[in-house]
Amino acid sequence: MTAPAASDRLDDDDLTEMLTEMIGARFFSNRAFNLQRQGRAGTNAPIDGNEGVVVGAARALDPATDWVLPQYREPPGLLRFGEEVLRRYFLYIVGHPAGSHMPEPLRVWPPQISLATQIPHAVGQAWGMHVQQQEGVVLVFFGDGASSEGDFYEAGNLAGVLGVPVIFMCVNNGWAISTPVSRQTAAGSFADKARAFGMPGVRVDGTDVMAVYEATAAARRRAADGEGPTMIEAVTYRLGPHTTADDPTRYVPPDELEAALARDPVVRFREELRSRGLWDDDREERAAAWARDLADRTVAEVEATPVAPTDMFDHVFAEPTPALVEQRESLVEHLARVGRSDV
Ligand SMILES: Cc1ncc(C[n+]2csc(CCOP(=O)(O)OP(=O)(O)O)c2C)c(N)n1
Ligand SMILES: [Mg+2]
Repeated sequence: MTAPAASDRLDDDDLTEMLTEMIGARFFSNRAFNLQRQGRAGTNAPIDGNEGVVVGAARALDPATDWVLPQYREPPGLLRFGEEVLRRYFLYIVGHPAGSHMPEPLRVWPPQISLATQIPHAVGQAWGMHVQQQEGVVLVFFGDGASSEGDFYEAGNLAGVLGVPVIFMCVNNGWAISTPVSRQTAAGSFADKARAFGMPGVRVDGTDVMAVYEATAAARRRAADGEGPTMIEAVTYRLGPHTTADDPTRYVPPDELEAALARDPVVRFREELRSRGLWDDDREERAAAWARDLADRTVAEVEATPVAPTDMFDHVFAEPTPALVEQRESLVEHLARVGRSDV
């Protein structure tokens, strides 16, 4: 079928771009956290610890043909799919309804808070692409916690039976809020669960961006060649709080966190590229300046985006349902009665 989107060998530019994306991801996520503290954004979930998984997986995909369904923690790491991802993410966290919109040609779905519900969506989309003989594959991110939901088992089973081009990316970051993986499953690993779905299950070190890239590139090749789905478990560790509303010092064992910080995926990759002579202080400064500039511009644009009461109806379906059309009309009439003309 289709040729793989990414060659199996990453060149030097790929590597430096990946580190730049990882540094950016942490910066954007940190900016989102600070905006919440300033009352300028809603609850959000820091990416710290997941950068290698998200950036490594995204690098193996083709933004022109492939689709990504994130959970809620990944969007700041998906810059490979374009700056629009970041703009949509900030719209989402400030509570603008346009944050749930996917303008063409953006192939990244909005963040999903309702655990695991994005997994059947991914399988449905991959099935549709398969039936319509469209190029491309679908990658869905979900956490160790999300894997306990019924939706995960239903979607995994269906994907295995149908043999559709989907990649299940289970991000095992050690925690589901305060529930440790030891209380999440009695299985030997999350990758083991793939066996019951009749698909390969692969476990990779999620703190190693290149290992994640390689596993995803192999899964993509399989999917694009019509060989069906793969499940990848990327093992990492949540380095920060669950969300802006969490205090992890109440339950994360300090020694465990310390060990995880020693394997920080951003630090590891920076050291790797420095040792290969591909990274230095000058590049670091440029990456930081780029991230700050992009965050500043994005936040300024998002905060200047007007919001009208009717926006909440306009980003739900491509074609609104009759019930939504009726509710929208009734709101417009009501607003006109009370003298609001901004709709
Ligand atoms: C259906 C559903 N049940 C419960 C919750 C509450 N909840 C929000 S995040 C979360 C933990 C999810 O953990 P995991 O899937 O491992 O993702 P992580 O936050 O670690 O990235 C829970 C239980 C939810 N959002 N949706
Ligand atoms: Mg988790």
